[in-house]
Amino acid sequence: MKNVAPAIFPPNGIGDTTPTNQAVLDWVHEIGKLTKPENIFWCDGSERENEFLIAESLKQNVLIKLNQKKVPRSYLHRSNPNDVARVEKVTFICTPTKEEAGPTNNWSEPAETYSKLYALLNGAMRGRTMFVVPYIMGPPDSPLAKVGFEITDSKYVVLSMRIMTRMGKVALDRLGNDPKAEWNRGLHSLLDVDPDRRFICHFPQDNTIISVGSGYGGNVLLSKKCLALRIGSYLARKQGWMAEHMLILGVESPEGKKHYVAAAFPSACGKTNFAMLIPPAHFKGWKITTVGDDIAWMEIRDGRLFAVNPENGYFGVVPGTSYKSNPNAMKSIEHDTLYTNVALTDDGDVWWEGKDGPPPKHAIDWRGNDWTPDSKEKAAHPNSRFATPMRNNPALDPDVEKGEGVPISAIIFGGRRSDTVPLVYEAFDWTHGVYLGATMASETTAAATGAVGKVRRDPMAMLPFCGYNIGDYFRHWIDIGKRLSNPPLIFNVNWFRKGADGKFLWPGFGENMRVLKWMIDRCQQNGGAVKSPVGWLPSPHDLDLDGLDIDHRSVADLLGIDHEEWEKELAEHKTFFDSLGGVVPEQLQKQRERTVARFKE
Ligand code: GTP
Ligand code: SPV
Ligand code: MN
Repeated sequence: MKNVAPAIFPPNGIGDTTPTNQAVLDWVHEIGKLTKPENIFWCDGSERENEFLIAESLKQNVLIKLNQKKVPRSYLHRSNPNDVARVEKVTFICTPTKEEAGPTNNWSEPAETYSKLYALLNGAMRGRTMFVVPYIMGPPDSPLAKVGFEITDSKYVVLSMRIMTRMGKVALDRLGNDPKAEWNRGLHSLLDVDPDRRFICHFPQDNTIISVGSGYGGNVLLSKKCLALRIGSYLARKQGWMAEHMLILGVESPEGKKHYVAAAFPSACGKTNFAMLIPPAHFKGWKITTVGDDIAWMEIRDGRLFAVNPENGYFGVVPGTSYKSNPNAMKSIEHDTLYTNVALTDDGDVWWEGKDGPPPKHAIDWRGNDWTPDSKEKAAHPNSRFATPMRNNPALDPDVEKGEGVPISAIIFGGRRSDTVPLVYEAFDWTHGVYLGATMASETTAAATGAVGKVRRDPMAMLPFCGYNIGDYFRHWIDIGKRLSNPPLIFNVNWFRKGADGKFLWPGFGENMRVLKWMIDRCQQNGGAVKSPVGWLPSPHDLDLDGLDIDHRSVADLLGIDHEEWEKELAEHKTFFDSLGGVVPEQLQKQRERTVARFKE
């Protein structure tokens, strides 16, 4: 096999912090025997270790050093051009029965899958270093926190995991010596980065993940989509909590009243941007703080939902990020950032489509080729990403480390829809809200391989991430509602509706504060709304649009419910439910029928 990751040889004192937990040692020994690495590198998360790994990565061209005056302690990584996004068609849930994985997941039988993967992994790390990465998801003192270990032969994965998770000694300490303690086993090998030998497999019953053949993002940072969402959602249902593809943000009024909201938008549909929102000038004194930008773990306490962000960093979409659209993200990525698949300028800076200022006259594109503004290709890949510690975010919420989490006042669903779906509306109650989540749809994006711009149903933005049967997932949502004496209100938003001219009707980004403000008003029972067949809608004067340059016509279009479009939409809900083959709970079928009936009233 081609050696895409030659071994490195650390000096004494680096890479030799062996864990004391016997179960971990046994597992690493077993995987070592299988993959036959040159050596084993035990990560402790220290600064010295990080510096060594960066130096070795530079030598092997895994990283490119950027201009340290312009972007201090920041580096560029280029992934294989065949490997630039999550690949849903080779992502599997390996439960004993197909039914447990359900109609929306690829399923494969666990024993057969282990055999197939072990055959691929046999000797796969010859001449390579096997890294053992201990990490914690969640604030260490949270009852929801989980320990994971990722074995990998990729230095890029180790460097990214250090940013994205609480990595190293902190996790070893938290795990302790109990050989029966619960922890997640993650095994990753690049193999030879061949799309035909690329599989991302989850074994929920074994708390195990095996990923081979990729070196990119959600396929290989096993803490993120694999553990925090797919295995996480499986555990959450079993244990009575929720693992969701949601940002968490705090909203503080000028009077100092604070609410938290959680929002599920599909991949590349605006979570990071919403989580870092800066209110427009008109909202003087209002403050938004970020708890998380991608994943929420939530549990019930005192009849309320409380959320923690299991992650420690942001793996965010780069293109479109600018001081105009998202100043907090720009400040976060000015230093200590690992960039993937952006363009490199002649002075060693990074560049991408949508960055402030004019494009460079010449750059090296994400593939490593010469690029000029006349080039037909994009300079940065549409799914190019930054990995940056959440500590870099100037708007980081002060309670982000609070183990008990933050109380959630509202849950927001949203997708990328050019038509049909209004800017914002509110569910009549929890079960109706679950229906809104279950039927949400969005135009596909570059975050996963495949067609872009195709409308697909993506329930709760969890279609690619729910680790079990989607019908049981819907039921779990309904059951959670029954246990909440003080449930969050549920809303649906759409920043992406277009006018007849094909342009976005809504300015988005910071201006989304206007919509958020209405939702907070509703939570405080002081926001006006009109009843529509799909839910409570703001009338134009219920939204604070002062100081916004938008015409009445656009506002009417944004808030409009077109009966013909909705007739089609509701038929598509039925088609979707039917396609799931009878797993959809009766309550949600009823919600659909009631919505149809309300249109006839
Ligand atoms: P994942 O990390 O893939 O889960 O994505 P995400 O949901 O965090 O999406 P992100 O905030 O990174 O935004 C994705 C793309 O949508 C970027 O190119 C943004 O510039 C763009 N975007 C975000 N918010 C808005 C908005 O309010 N309006 C418009 N028009 N575009 C937006
Ligand atoms: C997503 O696709 O939803 C992401 C990026 O957040 S990745 O980590 O690649 O899954
Ligand atoms: Mn995501």
